[in-house]
Amino acid sequence: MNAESKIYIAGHRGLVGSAIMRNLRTKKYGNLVYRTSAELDLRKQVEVNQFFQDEKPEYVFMAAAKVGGIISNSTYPADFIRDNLMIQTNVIDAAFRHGVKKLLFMGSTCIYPKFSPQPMKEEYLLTGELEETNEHYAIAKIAGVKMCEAYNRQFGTNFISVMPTNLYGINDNFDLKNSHVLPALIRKFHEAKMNSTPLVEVWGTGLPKREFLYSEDLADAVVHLMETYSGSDLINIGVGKDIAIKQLAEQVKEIVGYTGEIFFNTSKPDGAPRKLVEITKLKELGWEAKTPLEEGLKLTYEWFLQNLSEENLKS
Ligand code: GFB
Repeated sequence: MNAESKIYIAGHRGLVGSAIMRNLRTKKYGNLVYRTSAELDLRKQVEVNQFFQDEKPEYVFMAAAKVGGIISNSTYPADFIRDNLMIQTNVIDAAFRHGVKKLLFMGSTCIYPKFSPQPMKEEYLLTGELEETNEHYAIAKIAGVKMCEAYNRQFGTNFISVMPTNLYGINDNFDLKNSHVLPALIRKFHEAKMNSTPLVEVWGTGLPKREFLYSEDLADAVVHLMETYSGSDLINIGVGKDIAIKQLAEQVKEIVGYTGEIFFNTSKPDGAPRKLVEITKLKELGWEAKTPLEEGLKLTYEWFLQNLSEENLKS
């Protein structure tokens, strides 16, 4: 990629896509194209092909996806498998048909088996059963990875797949029903502090462990990989350490300044016990995360305070 290359960021308003845009701009890439979902519905094949024909992007960051937390995934499995299969199939196929030089597909670490040895190496893909709370999302993502691999093999494309660990940061979804754990906890502790509520509910046992990568670090990693890596082998993107949900809740509680109690609602699912990714390949490719969790949490809480008023929080 060079400063003039035409780069399409699919999903530019989301947590991942907006961070990629900021990172590309910082690195002086000036020819960026993007569309809102109202302007271009990526589930519609004809519209997607028309867009590629009109714009002729040379590079594509595939950061558009239907995503959500554990309850959202298990409540709407049809939406997750359908929307993701449609969106990624349309974009990957259009990228091939319209001669895109390179495409980066975003997978997710939930594609690895539920009881994978930890940390999870890229080669563990398809070696065991998936976690049931996000099986349909994971199967769509596995299809995307396999589609990139198949197009590379059959058509000689240069489509790469990366597997980011759990993400958080700027432009995250703070809707309590659909969000992931970290934005949910920020919002719950913040609102409990403002309303002097004595108890905050945290789902599950608090025992599962998760690895958290800050949005701006993720964007830096994917731009680095777009610039330096080609091949069909998956690349994990993580920080190399994880934290139990109980400890995370205590850390968020402290940063927000909430002084009440935490209640673990064990009627809610825990999901996968652990999902720590092996990051040796990423390190060998010259990239490591820079933002410690505590700093990322503070930055995200600041962003939340500055950008999200009571009115524009959805539920
Ligand atoms: O972030 P999360 O929804 O996703 O949940 P997963 C992580 C852990 O936090 C689970 C617990 O054990 C939840 O029960 N948790 C505690 C909470 N309190 C809350 C809360 O208020 N909200 C939420 N959301 N969780 C998702 C997958 O799995 O991870 C997706 O469903 C995707 O497919 C994504 O892979 C990265 O890490 O369990």
